[in-house]
Amino acid sequence: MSNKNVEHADIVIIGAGFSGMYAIHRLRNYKVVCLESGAGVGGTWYWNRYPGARVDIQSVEYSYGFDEKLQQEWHWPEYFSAQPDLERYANHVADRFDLREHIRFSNPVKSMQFDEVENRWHVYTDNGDHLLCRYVIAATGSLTAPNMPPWPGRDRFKGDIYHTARWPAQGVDFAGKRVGFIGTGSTGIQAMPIIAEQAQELVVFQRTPAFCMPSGNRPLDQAYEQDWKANYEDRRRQMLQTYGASIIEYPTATAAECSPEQQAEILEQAWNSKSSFQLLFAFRDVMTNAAANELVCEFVRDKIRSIVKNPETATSLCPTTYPIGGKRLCIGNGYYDMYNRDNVTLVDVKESPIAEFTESGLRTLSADYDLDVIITATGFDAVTGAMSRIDIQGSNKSTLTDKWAEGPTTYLGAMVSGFPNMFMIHGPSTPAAQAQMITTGEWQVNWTADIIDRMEHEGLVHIDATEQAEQQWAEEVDMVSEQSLHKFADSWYNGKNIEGKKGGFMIYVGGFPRFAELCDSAVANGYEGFIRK
Ligand code: N01
Repeated sequence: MSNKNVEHADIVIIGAGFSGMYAIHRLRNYKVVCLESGAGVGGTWYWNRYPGARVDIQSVEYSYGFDEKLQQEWHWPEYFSAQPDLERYANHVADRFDLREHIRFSNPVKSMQFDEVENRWHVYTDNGDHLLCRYVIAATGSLTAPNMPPWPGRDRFKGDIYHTARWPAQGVDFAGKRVGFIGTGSTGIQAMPIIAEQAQELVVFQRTPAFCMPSGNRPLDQAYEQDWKANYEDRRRQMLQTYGASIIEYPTATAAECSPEQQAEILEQAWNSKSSFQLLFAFRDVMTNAAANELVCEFVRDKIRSIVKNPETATSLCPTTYPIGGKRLCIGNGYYDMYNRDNVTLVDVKESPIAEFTESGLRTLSADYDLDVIITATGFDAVTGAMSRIDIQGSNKSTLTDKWAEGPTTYLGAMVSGFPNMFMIHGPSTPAAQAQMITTGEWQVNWTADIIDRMEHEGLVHIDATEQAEQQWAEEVDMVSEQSLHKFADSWYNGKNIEGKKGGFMIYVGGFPRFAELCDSAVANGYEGFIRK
């Protein structure tokens, strides 16, 4: 390996999404280089610009808290911001804090090798950059690598094919078009009602029906905004003390402790609460007790049957094979009503899967569909996908691909034993999307930066996690997921959305406070589980 064009840096940050951007800011007293595959900042909110893309956590929470002036001055027009506003915010932050000078856009990381003698990472990019740095922080996101099922015939199709996570910036004109839409997760549910209004015809290919709760989006009330701004410091602290780093009403009663009348009233209130996920917190045991969960499932099925006029379509839209919340609850606007339109049809591809693209559309095992445009909202190779696409070689030439062959292992979701000086933000076995990701990302960046600062202060050059600590963390992750009903759904949380993907539950569902406490106590207890030298 030639050293001719090697550039030196202290820290390489991978990804200029919200966590990567904050990491640049927090660590700017070092020589920091951020490598980003997109042409702009914002990560998820740069790539996912499909019609209807919108966050499902209120924006006064889903925003940075590190700078008081920023949170006082920024105004969110809506309660749950749409993608253009989130991207505008990301750009504003990048300009306001002079982050761009550290970011190399359209420059994906291709491979990384750890030099055990120098205790440094060699980082190589697709553009030919070669950086030598002491630390790598992978802020690569949980939902970064789009999943495209390998249906044959893609080149044969005469129309256009889009993936929602690679949506063209100039948009797509659906007027007069027959549109086929594959995927009924959070993305599909947001995009389809808008596309149905524009297209001549919308054919929805559904493999598994989703539970969807109405979005409470509305213009942000001025008094409400002022109240948040007057109390930001306290609210940010409170957020970190809740399960999902978000202030919602957390119930004290289990379903069984409520009478049938109370249950019905609580569920109706949760449905109309205009607060995402309130249904999952209707009772204290929705995610831990199958009977309580089924009560909520049946409530939503009743809603579907009351909204969708065609009884056969309504039945197909009712999820029956997994607990509500087992897959992430979808938040939508007019999704079920959309099926009452004359130009929308639902095709069940569970029994008769999609087989291939044809010249004129799609073929399932039982029928052909003529289409002008095909949209795939088929999700992501989540949590591990972005890291797995980089060829990463740690100590003793071990590769991350081999290490994670049976599923990802980490210590505190932050480090992988055998891959020294490499930290991850929102890595496997962190709360990730089970908690509000901007605030918890900021927290993880601060935790990581404190570790790096301490290393520098003490003149240390090498930090790794022990295999034993990794094993213990896996036991903790398994223990909390065993207590929840998440395991009964095939989803991106456990990799079962991708055929052949191995590994267990990849998200920490013990709640953010417990996660943070375990991370903090590891450091406080003399860097328990780490090797530092
Ligand atoms: O992806 P998904 P997503 N044949 O994996 C189907 C976040 N997010 O992009 O359920 C036919 O949920 C698949 O079917 P099945 C949020 O965390 C947030 O929608 O696997 N269908 C499913 O219906 C979310 O959880 C927001 O049987 C196939 C769909 O494609 C995460 O992103 C908005 C198929 C994929 O659903 C991912 O959501 C959007 C096949 N071969 C996203 N393969 C908000 O903030 C896959 N499917 C609101």
